[in-house]
Amino acid sequence: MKEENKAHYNDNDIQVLEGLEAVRKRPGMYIGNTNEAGLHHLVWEIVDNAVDEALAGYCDDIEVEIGKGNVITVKDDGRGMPTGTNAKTGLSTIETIFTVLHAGGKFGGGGYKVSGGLHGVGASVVNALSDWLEVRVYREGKVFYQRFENGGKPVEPLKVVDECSVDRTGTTVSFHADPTMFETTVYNWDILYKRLQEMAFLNKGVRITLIDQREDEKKAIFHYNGGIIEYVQMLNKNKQVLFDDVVYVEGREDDIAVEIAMQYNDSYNPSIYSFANNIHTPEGGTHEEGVKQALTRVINNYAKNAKLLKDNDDSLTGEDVREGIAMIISCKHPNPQFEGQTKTKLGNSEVKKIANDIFANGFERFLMENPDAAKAIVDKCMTASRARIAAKKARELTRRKTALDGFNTIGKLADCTSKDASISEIFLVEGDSAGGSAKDARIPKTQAILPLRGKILNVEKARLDRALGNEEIRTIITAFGTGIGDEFDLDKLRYNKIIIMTDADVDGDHIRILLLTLFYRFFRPIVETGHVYAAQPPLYKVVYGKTIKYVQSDEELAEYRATLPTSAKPLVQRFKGLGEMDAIDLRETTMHIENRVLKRITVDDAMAADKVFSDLMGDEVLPRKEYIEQYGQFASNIDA
Ligand code: 0R9
Repeated sequence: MKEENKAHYNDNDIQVLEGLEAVRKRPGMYIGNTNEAGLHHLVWEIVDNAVDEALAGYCDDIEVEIGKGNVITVKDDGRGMPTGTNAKTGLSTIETIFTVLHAGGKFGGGGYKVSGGLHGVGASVVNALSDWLEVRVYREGKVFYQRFENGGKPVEPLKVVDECSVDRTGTTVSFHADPTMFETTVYNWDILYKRLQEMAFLNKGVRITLIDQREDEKKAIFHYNGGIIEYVQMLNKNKQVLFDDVVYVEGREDDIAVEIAMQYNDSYNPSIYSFANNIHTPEGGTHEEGVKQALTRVINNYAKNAKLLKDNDDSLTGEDVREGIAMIISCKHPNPQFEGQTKTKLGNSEVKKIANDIFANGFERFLMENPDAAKAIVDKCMTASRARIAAKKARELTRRKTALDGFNTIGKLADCTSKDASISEIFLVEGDSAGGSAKDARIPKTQAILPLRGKILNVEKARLDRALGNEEIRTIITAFGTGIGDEFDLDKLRYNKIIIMTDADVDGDHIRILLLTLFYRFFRPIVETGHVYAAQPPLYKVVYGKTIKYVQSDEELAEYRATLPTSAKPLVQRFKGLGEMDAIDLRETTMHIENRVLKRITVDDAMAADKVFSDLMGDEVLPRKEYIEQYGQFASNIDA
């Protein structure tokens, strides 16, 4: 920079000057990472901008298309981005939006940006990470167009390329992710489906269409005039509900909007999902704390006033009042602070009281106006309370028993000799025979083996007291050392890694899903802090001359074959299950730290597993029938 220019720059300009090059150098800083999740982040950024236009009240139709070659096109029918010149940059507003990293979200003036985490820098970040991007704006009877290439470099300035009807307004953005920046540039229909549906639930009235134009064409339309009420209805779709109406409360204070929808079902588990500015907050935060506190207080007060709870009865706890609840909490804040390990916890302290007040007022009124529903809720909470007290007794028994038995006699656990949790691992192995091979293959100092026989109890249909009656579950609890329920203590975890090792078949999937459901329900912090993994045993062993190669999939096998001479006749052994592997195979491929491939289980994975069961175990017959059709006779075990 020239000396005479220096004086003109202030802090804001320096932020504006940061080039797109910075994004390409450290993409992780802007989109988390460059794997599949990072790739999809590009779509969220563009969709967020369209959703903001919808929230401003000017757009009701958003279309997301996955085109051939994984080109993404996002269209909205809003006002169209402004086509004038930006005084500060001297460039068109559109070029500025797509090439300059802005510090704040108020760039275009008007209301605050609600959606997304990047606060207005989204479009330029997407451009920086694309090998090409095109924007078309329909406004004032004209079609404005600009194309960028090679990480956001404009090919030409913005220009008018066509005319259109004056009634037609909107913005269309197409881009292709730069393959040199991402591990993969292939979009996943399910990921887009889930998030766009969530967006449509969270922003009532907005119609979002998803179209896949790649191989077989697919299309989904998400349009919910009931917003999060319909979200709760979907959560309870396969369940018996305690009362028909979904409780819905909304309110606003100091520009902070809070919306809650909830309904009880006949399950024993809470399904509470909270969002801040349309971002899922699995770690919770002040919005969730406020609502949960209000829920407990309002139900206790109601139960006491209505003489359903006697003066000498214990109060209902948070756990009691959340049993079987399906609840969505959505907060929209002009300046959200995200905290926590994965930055998915809302930190703004003022939100707690606001959310608490808004929900308490609305819910109190609901109870007054719906005495039958109110009585059903209180009855359910009181049953939960009695079960909790019974579980506490059962737990005390378990504790006494293990104190007598000592660790080495718990079930069939072959424990590791080290007492240092940071280097210890436990393998949860499907079946006694694989358990035997694993015991031979392990490093006894750091690797513990727990063979699991039979089916783990499905905790979807069981309260804690019944779960504690299941021997396999008791063994797992005792081995982990953390305790369970309100006694859970992560610091007492005896292993750094908990590795689920099951066959790569339907039964193996089932056991893995059951374990994940168990962890999700009763040991969630273990999943949240990244202690749970799935082992990835190979599918084939290929012996060619003196080389032995283990491969994980049919595709990998084909790839390996392609590297061999055409005349080669390698010996290919397919492992039908872990039980077919001997200790050496198992050590070499699945257990030895140097060679093995572990998949870390995320809260989302566990949540998805949990959903499989809540859909399956509900009272509706259809999902179970579909599952049985898909998975055959094995599924008869799911009623465990
Ligand atoms: C297909 C994805 N859609 C968008 O990216 C999109 C951005 C956008 C927009 C406006 C309208 N539609 C849009 N779609 C807009 C905003 C404002 C005024 N007129 C139109 C305003 O905020 O005042 N813009 C988002 C940012 C900007 N426009 C701006 F900064 F260029 F003004």
